[in-house]
Amino acid sequence: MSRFSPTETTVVFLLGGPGSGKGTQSTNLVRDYGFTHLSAGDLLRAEQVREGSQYGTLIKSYITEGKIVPMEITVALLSNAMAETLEENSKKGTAQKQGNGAGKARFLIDGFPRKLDQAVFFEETVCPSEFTLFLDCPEEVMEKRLLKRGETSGRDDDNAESIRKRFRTFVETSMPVVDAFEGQGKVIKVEATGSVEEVYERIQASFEARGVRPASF
Ligand code: UP5
Ligand code: MG
Repeated sequence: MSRFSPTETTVVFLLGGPGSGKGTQSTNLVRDYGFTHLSAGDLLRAEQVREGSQYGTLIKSYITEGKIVPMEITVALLSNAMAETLEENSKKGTAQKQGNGAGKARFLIDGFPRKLDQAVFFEETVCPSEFTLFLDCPEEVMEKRLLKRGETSGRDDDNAESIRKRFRTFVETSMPVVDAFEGQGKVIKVEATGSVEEVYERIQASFEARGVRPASF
């Protein structure tokens, strides 16, 4: 049994290579579709610097090496963040206002699952996903974006060597997740080149084609 029921909670996974624009497009999707955005990478980076965390050093070394942090850590962070949001919603009585489904909370889970066993484990124990939005972007484009961001981001992994490792992990380990969901007919694939606005227009068009409606606030 999963912790959250898909009849009350909608989970959409947002996947794509490093620098494909997951975080950037999440901002648009939160604004227009009433999603609560949970970035697995952001949660891990916050845990890395949280005072008293026993995982700080481990997370830092995995992220710098572009490797995937053991899923127990990531799944616990995501699952707890979902529980917190649902609790806040029920306190505020806002759950009904989110999303288009009656009373459903909508989560956009960015950058997770990155490995097949994570996908299976999350769907079994936390919540089955409705679909996956996949941002498809060539490495040259992503590399350019990340090196530019690296000038100011301060992220441990925005350097040429870490970027190369992240790309390899994405191709070898994370693409099989997208392929598996694709096999289940649960992937919306969007070309992620061009401007932020162009990409978002493609996302909106493909959502509409699939019957995913904006939130009515
Ligand atoms: N930008 C975005 N869109 C643009 C566009 N259309 N045109 C021009 N510029 C555009 O964008 C990246 C940069 O490009 C930004 O400067 C943006 O302005 C610009 P962003 O939206 O940040 O892209 P995103 O896909 O979110 O890139 P990010 O670097 O966050 O992707 P990663 O998948 O590498 O990072 P994440 O934070 O998800 O994971 C980091 C690490 O954490 C992983 O490598 C791994 O070590 C670990 N991790 C796990 O172990 N498990 C998990 O489940 C998740 C993460
Ligand atoms: Mg991101």
